[in-house]
Amino acid sequence: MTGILPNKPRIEDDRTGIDIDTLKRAFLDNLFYIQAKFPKVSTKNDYYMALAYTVRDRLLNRWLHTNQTYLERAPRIVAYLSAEFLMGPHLGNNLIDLGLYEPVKQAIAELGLDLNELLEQEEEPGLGNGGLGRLAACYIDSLATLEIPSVAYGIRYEYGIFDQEIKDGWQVEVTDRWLRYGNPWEVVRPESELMVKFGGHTETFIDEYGVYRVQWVPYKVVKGVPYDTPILGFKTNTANTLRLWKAEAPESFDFAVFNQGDYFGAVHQKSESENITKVLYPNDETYQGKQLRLEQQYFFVSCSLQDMIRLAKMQGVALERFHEHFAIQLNDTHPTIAIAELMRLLLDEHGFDWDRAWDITTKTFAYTNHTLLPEALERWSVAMLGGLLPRHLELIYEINSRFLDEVRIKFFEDPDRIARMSIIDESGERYVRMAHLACVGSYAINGVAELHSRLLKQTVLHDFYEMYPEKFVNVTNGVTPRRFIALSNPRLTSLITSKIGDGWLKNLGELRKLESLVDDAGFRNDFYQVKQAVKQDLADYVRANHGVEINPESIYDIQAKRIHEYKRQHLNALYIITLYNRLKANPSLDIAPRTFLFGGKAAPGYYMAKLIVKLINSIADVTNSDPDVGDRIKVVFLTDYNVKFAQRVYPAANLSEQISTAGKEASGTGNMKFSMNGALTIGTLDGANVEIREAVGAENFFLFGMTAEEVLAKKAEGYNPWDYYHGNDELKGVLDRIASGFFSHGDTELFKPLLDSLLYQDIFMVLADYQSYVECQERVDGAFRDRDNWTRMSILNAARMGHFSSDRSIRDYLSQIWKAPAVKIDVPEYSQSNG
Ligand code: H53
Repeated sequence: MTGILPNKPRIEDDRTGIDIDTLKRAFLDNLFYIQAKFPKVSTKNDYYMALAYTVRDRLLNRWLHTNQTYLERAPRIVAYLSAEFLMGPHLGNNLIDLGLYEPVKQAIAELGLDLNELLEQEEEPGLGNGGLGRLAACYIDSLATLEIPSVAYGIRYEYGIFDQEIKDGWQVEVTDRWLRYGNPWEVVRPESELMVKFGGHTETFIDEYGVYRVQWVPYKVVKGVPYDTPILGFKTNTANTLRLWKAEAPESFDFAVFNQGDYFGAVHQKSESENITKVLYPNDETYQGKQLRLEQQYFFVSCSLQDMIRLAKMQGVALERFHEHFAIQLNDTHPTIAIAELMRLLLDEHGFDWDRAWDITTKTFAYTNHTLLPEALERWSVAMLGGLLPRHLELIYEINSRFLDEVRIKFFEDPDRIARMSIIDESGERYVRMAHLACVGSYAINGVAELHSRLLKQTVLHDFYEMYPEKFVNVTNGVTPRRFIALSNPRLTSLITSKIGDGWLKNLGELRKLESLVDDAGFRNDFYQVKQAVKQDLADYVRANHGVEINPESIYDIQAKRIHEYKRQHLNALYIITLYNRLKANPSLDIAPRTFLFGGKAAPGYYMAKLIVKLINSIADVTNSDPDVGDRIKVVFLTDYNVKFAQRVYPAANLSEQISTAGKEASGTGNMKFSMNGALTIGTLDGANVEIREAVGAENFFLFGMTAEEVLAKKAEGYNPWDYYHGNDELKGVLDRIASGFFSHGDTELFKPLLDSLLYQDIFMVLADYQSYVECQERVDGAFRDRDNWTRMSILNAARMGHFSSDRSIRDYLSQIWKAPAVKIDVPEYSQSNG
């Protein structure tokens, strides 16, 4: 049907041209034809949309050719399965990847508009909670940049992570209506819909060849509709796909019900199906055991696997070779039901026998663990899983029984081990342990930083390590320098590029060339000026949005991440009160002025985290208005921390707070983003902090606190927080000050739960690390006063962060796990305009 039509009408036109005049014309054209507006009556959002479409037009050629190349050449594909993708705004990033930032800025300026204002307009897709979802976003950026054929699969939540407001110091959650004004970056593909079954029961039968088979008779069927977003590589032709699934009812009405006159019932069923992808669960690092969450997980996993099988078929790849064609990465246990689902598809729908199906499955999946926290390890009640996915429960039992036979043979006479390793936890009510299923069904298992990978082998996955030592590898996390340096910090980017060229954006190791400039006073001054200018921008933002005046000469001491007790925002708060008490006792005390900035969301059901938010805001109320404090301490809780806002925050920091209890933060990635932008870290030996410190040099890192081993030892010897309270007057003074109601208008009850938790349990050992933290902060204070030396340390931090590019992480995944070669994409018609 398309044989006579050329793929693309002209080589260069209003949709592809990148000279300033063409860009301007294209923008006005889109404003008229897509937004249906004259400039006079256009809103800022209309301008943003017109620009977004102008940019989208200019990436389609790459995207379509990439898809076409993959279809024709059937290369090995990395499929990244993740329940979360915290992408951040697309427009700026796409401009950088296309090399169009400057021309578009100029074109927009010539039209009398400001690019920054239009960038600000984009509502970000907040389809993730925190580190795990953002890591997925960095990884797909790097996969495309390294020209690796890949597809990312996830869920198109209608409401992403909630927007945070602060009322009377408390967090208030507001639904995130990110799709309200439309999403110019996605393309819906209704023709590629797939069906997903839920509930019901299974039946056995003998097939035409006399083979015993199982058939799943579901209770309901839900339709999955894919929405595709192009994921550009940086200055390459590769544009991979992020395919997010939306749940819909199979028909818009159930006519059987409708004809009986039950209009309401028919519509209700539709909305029930659509509920599956309505909203992201806003918990980071705690699973909730809610049925809808399991439905979400199975829904997107089933769609994705069916999609891969369909693609393999279209490419003429036999299913026997599925594992050669796809490397599927499980981002945490959230998509782990995929192991049972692939077995089901191969056995029940494609007629494979068990051994062949299991062989393919276990050569397909690899599992990334992101946490050691027990409350984050997913387990589903057998009753619930069996009710929702009866066939999968049977398969999991069969997988488990065969696995436990292997365990018995390898470790005979060790019955405890059978109970410990079983995929089914039978110690009380029965549960399916998803991490165990992931370990059994995957050919590789990785942690996300060296320390974390080591602790995994020693603790939570120790038995599995003894069973399958060859499966275990480490891949230290990384972050994309395109978003977190080039886009976030254009001033620093120009400075660096003016000195060492722009190769570093693709090869972050080249930042090392900056090291030789550290002795150049002129360069140090330029670097300092960049930091000051960025700090001024943040001060302007804080004045405009929070009504607080902050001083760009002060230390910007920033802790920005999810609010969680293990991350210890309250340790930071205790230090602020320490300083406050000192200033009250000695109003002429000489300290380096500091601005304490916090950002982060608390899970709506996490009471203690919300109380920590309230405490920080309550401290801010006091310190920011006490004349004894003056300009020496300012505290600001930055509302609604998200990717867009993070991009303002990382570049402005002098000090990055990475103060989790050692052994609790699997890696951290904010730590990397701060340091790349020249912040110094105050941190524990936890997660990737360990490797960051090695990279930047111990002398350029403020270390404090117990090691992971010391934390375990202290716990074992019987930790008593009261010893620290009674043994440290200053600490006592701080806790007493909170208890007295000083920060709560005399209310002595408000913060009692927090104080009680610190004094009676303190599972994250805040009091044990307090003194060490305070002393370390004093070293920070001293160091900051030597401005020139601080700048030196800051430069060395930025210069030595090459290892923490997500490009390096992806190379590690490729060499150790995925083994998928790069594929060059030719975009013939584009080469002229693309230079
Ligand atoms: O994953 C990040 C790590 C970070 C870890 C985080 C994470 C989540 O955001 C959610 C669930 C989970 O199990 C782990 O806390 O340390 O850097 C990416 O690996």
